[in-house]
Amino acid sequence: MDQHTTRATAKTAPPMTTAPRRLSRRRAWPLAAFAGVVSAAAMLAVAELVALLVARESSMVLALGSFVIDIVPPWAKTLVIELFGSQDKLVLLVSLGLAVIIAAALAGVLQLVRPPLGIILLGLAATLSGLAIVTRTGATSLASVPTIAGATAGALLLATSTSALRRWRDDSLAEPAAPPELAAVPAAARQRVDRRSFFRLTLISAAAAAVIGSGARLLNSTTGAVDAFRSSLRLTTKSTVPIPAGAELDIPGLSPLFTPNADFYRVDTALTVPVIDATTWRLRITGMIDTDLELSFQDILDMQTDEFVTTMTCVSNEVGADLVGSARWIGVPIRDILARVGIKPGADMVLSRSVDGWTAGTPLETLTDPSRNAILAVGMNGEPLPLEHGFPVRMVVPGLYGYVSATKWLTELKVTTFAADEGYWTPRSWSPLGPIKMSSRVDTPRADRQIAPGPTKVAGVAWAQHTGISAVEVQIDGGAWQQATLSTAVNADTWVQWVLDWEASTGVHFIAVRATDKNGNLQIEERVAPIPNGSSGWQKALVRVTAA
Ligand SMILES: Nc1nc2c(c(=O)[nH]1)N[C@H]1C(S)=C(S)[C@@H](COP(=O)(O)O)O[C@H]1N2
Ligand SMILES: [Mo]
Repeated sequence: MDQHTTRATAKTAPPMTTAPRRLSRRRAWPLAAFAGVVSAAAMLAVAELVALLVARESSMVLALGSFVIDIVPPWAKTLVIELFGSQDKLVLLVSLGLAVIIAAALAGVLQLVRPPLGIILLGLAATLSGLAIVTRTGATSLASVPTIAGATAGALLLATSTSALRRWRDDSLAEPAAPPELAAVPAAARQRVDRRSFFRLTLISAAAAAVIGSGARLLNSTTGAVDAFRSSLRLTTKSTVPIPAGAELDIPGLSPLFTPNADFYRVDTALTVPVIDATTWRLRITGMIDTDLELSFQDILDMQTDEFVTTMTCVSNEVGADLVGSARWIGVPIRDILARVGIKPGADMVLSRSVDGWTAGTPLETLTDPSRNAILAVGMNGEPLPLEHGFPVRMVVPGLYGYVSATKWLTELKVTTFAADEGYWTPRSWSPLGPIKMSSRVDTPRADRQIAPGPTKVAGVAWAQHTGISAVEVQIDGGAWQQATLSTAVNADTWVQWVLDWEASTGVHFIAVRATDKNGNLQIEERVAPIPNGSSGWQKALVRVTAA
């Protein structure tokens, strides 16, 4: 800087040709706001870079994003999903970006007019995000390092840039209101120097933050090594679930018995899919047990994985919708693991936790029930779990909605009580217990496809996990309920397909469907919305038959 000063002074020595730009109080504010935004960007970029070096899961950007997703009230989340559909996370991200920019701008102005309030605000944001990172299970002892490094860099930049700005402004104000040729030369020279160092500092930092930050984030999110390990895995099963003849009705437009992984619905709060190194991954079993246990991925494979067939359902699924899918899972029974740790009396819940802090509370008796295959899954439809479906290990519990049972990217099973703990969605207006409600769905014909008059197959799926479906009836245009033909069930935990032959005539028709479970219960007719414990109601599909 000294050299610059000298040069600048020499250049601006009289006779002066150009006056230094004077900075008014008013004009200093937007520049301070800009310095604040650049400082925040530098903070996030440095944190990202350090995360790349010491703790890849400890990105400040992601921590901030997840924090926001967690604190968004349910009504706002529903509103965003209704307005933007599957773009909901993008919308949240953009809103978060705007919020960060506004807060950072505010920190810049505060630092200019009331130092060190700007730095305090920056430090507060860093502390919040740092807390979100270090309190996550599986966080290493180095997890706070990226945030500390980022906050230090951001604070330094904010302090330096705003003090250059302040000097520039103060010199401008001190300058006597005289014609430029009579102006005090040293003040004018200082203004020029401060103006120059302000712009140099902020613009170079902005460029560096953009390049380093996005580069590091890109490298941090690469899945290369994990993908390679995942595709090198060869999973084996002790046995395979026999698929009876007639389990798959081959009808165009009907959901296949097993949902291909690529088509399997995905629901989670994760901002980006966690990328977990299975070779260092550990599952900790803790809480009300005699001995804590830690299992590696290999320990789970060594338990001799087996095959299980289950239909999974999301509690948010509306009647007739598609947040439901069936798979052949590869895994091990959770009860075998719980039997090894010795459960203390009084426990009634297992709180399972994901690497990103998400939790589910599952009734203990459901997990230990010898007649129910609650599993830790490592494979899905013949391949290792896809990253977005929970690689390396997730839970699958027949008969319970995903939000109380199907924890992906699992890291901890804590044996506890419903009185002491609650899963992620419970304080967010969803019920602590989530048994799946029986439902049935029309897959074909559908309103959005061309239907020609003549013989038509009306077909769909029906599920009543862990009880099984005994009958599906179809009603067309309010007529008599007709028995549909069912596919042969693989087991009670898996959906069945159903089909009914229909002579379609030109015009608009209503197709209603309802199921009966193996206990003789008829599907509930009354429509209720998913909140708080799952939708119910008979689907009534409208179709239009048109002569081609
Ligand atoms: N870690 C984690 N696991 C999770 C969730 C989540 O948000 N985070 N969502 C649950 C919900 S609500 C459902 S319905 C299922 C969906 O699993 P899928 O995405 O593999 O279909 O995952 C469950 N497991
Ligand atoms: Mo869900």
